[in-house]
Amino acid sequence: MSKNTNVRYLVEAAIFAALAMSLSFIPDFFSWFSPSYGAIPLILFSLRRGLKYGLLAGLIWGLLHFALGKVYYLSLSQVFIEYIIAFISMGLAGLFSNHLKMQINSNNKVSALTIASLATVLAAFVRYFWHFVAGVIFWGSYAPKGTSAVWYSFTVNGTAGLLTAIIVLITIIILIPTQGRFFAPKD
Ligand code: 218
Repeated sequence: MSKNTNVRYLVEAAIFAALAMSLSFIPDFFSWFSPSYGAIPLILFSLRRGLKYGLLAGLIWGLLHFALGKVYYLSLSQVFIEYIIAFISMGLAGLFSNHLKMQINSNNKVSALTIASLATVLAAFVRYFWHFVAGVIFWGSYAPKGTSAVWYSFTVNGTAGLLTAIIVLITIIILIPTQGRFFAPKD
């Protein structure tokens, strides 16, 4: 890869992380149960440029929460798990980038959709697994009376993770058949 190409991918990572962050400002009426709209650009980008750049974009998205004062702070380890580890995890969608490109280039739309869906489910699952862990350890005191920390965290983060996966799945169902070049760019 030429130096220019690397720089271009880095700029793309920054742009998509910024897009993800701007979507994090959509008001969440159902608080912690809400989907993470920023997962849409983040996963699309990870599928386009692969694991390394996807993880980087996830890291930038997480760090932008600090720059813009959007961090919910309970403790240092909680913030590290939820704003560094969890957000980086979304870039795991990039693991499937090469397989996806192959299927798009040979015009196998069903295989392409299957792979992108797997990538989406993995990325959402791993990210919300970390929020679940943090929820059990750090957010248990917010559980309604009579609800255990584990069950509370599971319902909250399970719902948010599922909704997040669903909105990204809807997006890829629309984009893979119509905008294949975005996922398998010529450069
Ligand atoms: C039970 C519970 N409540 C709240 C949180 C915190 N949390 C959940 C999901 C996503 C994020 C990152 C910002 O969008 C945070 C901080 C939790 N983990 N568990």
